[in-house]
Amino acid sequence: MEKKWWHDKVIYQVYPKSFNDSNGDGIGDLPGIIEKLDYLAELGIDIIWLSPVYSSPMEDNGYDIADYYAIGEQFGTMADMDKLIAEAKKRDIGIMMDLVINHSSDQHQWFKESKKSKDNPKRDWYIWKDPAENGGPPTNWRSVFGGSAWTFDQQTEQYYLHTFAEEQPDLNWENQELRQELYKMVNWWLDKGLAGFRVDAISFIKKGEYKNLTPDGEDGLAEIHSLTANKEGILAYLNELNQETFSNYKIVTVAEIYPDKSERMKEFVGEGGPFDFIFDFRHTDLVMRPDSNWMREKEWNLMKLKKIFNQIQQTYDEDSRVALFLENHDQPRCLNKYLAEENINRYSAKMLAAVFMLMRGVPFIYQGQEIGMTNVKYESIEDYNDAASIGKYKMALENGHQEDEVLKAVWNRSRDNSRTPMQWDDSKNAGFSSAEPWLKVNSNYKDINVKNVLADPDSLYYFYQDLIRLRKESGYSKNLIDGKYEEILEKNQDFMAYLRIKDDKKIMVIANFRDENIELELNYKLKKLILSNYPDSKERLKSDRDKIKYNFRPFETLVLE
Ligand code: ISL
Ligand code: CA
Repeated sequence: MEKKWWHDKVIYQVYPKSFNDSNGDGIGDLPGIIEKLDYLAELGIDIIWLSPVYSSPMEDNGYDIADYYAIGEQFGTMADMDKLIAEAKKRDIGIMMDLVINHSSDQHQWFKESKKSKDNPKRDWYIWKDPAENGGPPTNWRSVFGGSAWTFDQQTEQYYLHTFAEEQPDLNWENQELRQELYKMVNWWLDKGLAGFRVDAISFIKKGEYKNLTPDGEDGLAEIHSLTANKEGILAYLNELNQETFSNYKIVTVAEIYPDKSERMKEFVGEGGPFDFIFDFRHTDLVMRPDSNWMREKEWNLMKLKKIFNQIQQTYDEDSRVALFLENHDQPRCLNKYLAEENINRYSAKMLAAVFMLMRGVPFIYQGQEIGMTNVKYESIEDYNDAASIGKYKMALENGHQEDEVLKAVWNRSRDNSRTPMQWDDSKNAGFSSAEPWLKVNSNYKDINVKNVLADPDSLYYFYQDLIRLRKESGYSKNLIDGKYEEILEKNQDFMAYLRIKDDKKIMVIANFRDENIELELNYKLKKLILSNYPDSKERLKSDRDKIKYNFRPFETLVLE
């Protein structure tokens, strides 16, 4: 694959509602992001992915758009948006917006029209179906957030489909007029000079046959994920989208595509594919998949994780790239997800950072990840805001689970874990806002905050900074950006390790995932220690002619040439 301008970029995800509140209403906003651009520039990132800031009733925090051409008033104005693009540009940072076009808000003008009557010109812009013979929903599909994916409309006596919340009706991509209207909107935004788009839930735009499936859960419904993702014919729409919009600009697009077989995943990216690259969720789904068995903790281990990472790396090896990520606004914090609570510390946090940032692909850092923010445990469901947590909570109670058991599942899985306000300092409300924030701050903000990490030269923040520099501005860039990925020590139960190979230079990333000292002998000749998460690895690391023998400490991670 020819080299693309975005191959060496690092992307930082901002969840605007929780990033920084500039006007004291408890909600993060665009001027608040502008205030923090220098902080982000200092970290070394190139592109900011902004979760949605369009006009929205915020049933799903902006993923329910009421007007694609307007900024939500809680976030600011279109002038603020233009200013953000310009100010970021001054710092060599591009803005990537979120493109949510599988569905709109039920408050969008289009849906209001569509709802009016069966013969309204916009009726066909959404998916309306007659009730089943028994008067119930047309199919037994479960929405991603729990409950039926169909909602009945009294007035016209039909059901409409919503893959997500009932306030998020799915758009009907079969309708050409609708598609053209979407492309017009996409181009309107691209003309503003965006760096690109992150494309939301796009796997779902092509629906398969509308038929009942074998129930897979206690509620008698069947999970919509596997039923409607990546259906035959989806590529025609995606290629059209690409032709009419993306391909005419120098931008980068990254899409949310749902786990499927490796061979299929590749159809979406690379030369001729509709997107530049995608999020492949196989490693996050290994630990927790948003499916019917929401209450059940997943049994995973390092061997499985290694295998999946390796599969993902293999899938996109030759002529494509993949998004490298451990967190986003839908996932619990990576420290809680991949580590036992008692093992969360600066060594293990740095280990996770090195292991994912140095694989082959385009790394994403989610806000707060760089300072080691962790999950939150609110005492009551009342404190939660996430539509998915609340939906699944209700579903679990209805299915007879005990309240404390369900709350525990919410602690582990809630999307609010990553949505708590960004912890800037140890002042009231963690420096996020002068007012009570829309979602409670994590009580650990006095220890874990930006002010602290900036004052500590050995902090996680500076380690991320080192990793970014290593990728971009070191003698190892070629290896880390273009080099081949090769897993090593596949059978080892304690270590995750891989090589990044370019020409005759080899870089090894090797991480001890255990909370204990483990000695290891490696049949490689050591040239240099490039990076470590312990201050004194260099003095302890000696190599014989063709062997490296080393006593790794808990979570010790080495990057070696
Ligand atoms: O987070 C999930 C379940 O709790 C995922 O299944 C998630 O819903 C899926 O990845 C799609 O996510 C995207 O679209 C949703 C929105 O709620 C998410 O925030 C967004 O990332 C609907 O727009
Ligand atoms: Ca605000």
